[in-house]
Amino acid sequence: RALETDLEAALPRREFELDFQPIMNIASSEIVGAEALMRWRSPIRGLVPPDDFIPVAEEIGLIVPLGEWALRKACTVAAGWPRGLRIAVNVSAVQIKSGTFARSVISALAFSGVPADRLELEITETVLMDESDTVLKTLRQLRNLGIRIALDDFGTGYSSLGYLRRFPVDKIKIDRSFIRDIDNRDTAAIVRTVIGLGAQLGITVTAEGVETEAQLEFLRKESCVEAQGYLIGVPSKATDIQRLLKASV
Ligand code: G
Ligand code: G
Ligand code: G
Ligand code: MN
Ligand code: NA
Repeated sequence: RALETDLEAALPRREFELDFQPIMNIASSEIVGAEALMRWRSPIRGLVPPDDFIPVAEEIGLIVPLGEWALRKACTVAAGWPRGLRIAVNVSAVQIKSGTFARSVISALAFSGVPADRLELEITETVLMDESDTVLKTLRQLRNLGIRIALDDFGTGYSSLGYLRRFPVDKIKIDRSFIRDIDNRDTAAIVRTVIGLGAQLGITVTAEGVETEAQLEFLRKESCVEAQGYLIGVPSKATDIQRLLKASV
């Protein structure tokens, strides 16, 4: 059977789930929020990771209703978190280009009661490669509401410094491949430079894939603002993350 067929049926069958991975402020060691990560629990295929189904969901247009569900679900869960904690949601280029995106974000906030400044949208450079002004207009509109925009997987693909000039970005997430190789002198220099770039531009820098104390120590020494990764916490069910967040305030 084709993946597309099963994927189409999965939304009405409620086979999608969200896990949440905590994000820590390095200087204070406090949890400041969490990223929602989608999973597909297929009765036929088992637990399917997003890298295997998001591209297909984009191709068949399912990403629009699926993304709306994820936004609404993530905000509903985050509504129960203690004050100030942020929820980060990954957004695909297809969603932003759909024309209904801003409306669905506003609707998810209203539905859940989460204030706009507690929502962060993670986009990749494929969103920014779009030359039309739909994307720029949409990002500006969302940002004017107080929503934060994070540039995900920074340093991979075609992420260009030009995007930081042309687009309103509040946060850079350094891709985990850099953190994994931080023992390498050249990689360390790149990470150090991106942290400095963020500081100069007033953009928060988050290091992804932090797995060891040594990596966290390096980032702390370089004044990186936030860390995310298995050392801080693995992606977990809403109830488990709720407990962690409540314990951390
Ligand atoms: O029970 P829950 O809070 O997850 O449901 C939120 C709403 O989202 C429900 O109305 C449900 O029908 C709808 N929904 C649509 N697709 C899915 C899915 O894949 N998983 C879940 N849990 N709910 C879904
Ligand atoms: O959860 P990790 O386990 O495997 O996620 C892999 C990638 O899938 C993430 O880096 C993220 O970019 C993407 N992803 C996860 N959840 C979502 C989602 O809800 N929407 C979109 N568009 N991408 C997601
Ligand atoms: O691309 P996106 O960055 O949004 O994704 C987060 C992805 O990275 C998820 O697939 C998540 O499961 C994974 N991840 C989170 N923390 C770690 C980590 O410390 N090490 C590794 N190898 N993967 C991680
Ligand atoms: Mn992400
Ligand atoms: Na990433």
